[in-house]
Amino acid sequence: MAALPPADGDLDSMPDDEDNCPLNANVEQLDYDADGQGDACEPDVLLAS
Ligand SMILES: [Ca+2]
Ligand SMILES: [Ca+2]
Repeated sequence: MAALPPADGDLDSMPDDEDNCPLNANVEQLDYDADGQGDACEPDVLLAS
């Protein structure tokens, strides 16, 4: 069987396995507070300053 391509639920070209925000397209994988959850799906990081 051929290996399936890595799942990429949000089509941002980052495989879900490596995507720090698998449900939001965030090609740059920005993670302001470096907790492993991408800024794109961590709205509170945008509120903190
Ligand atoms: Ca993503
Ligand atoms: Ca984060």
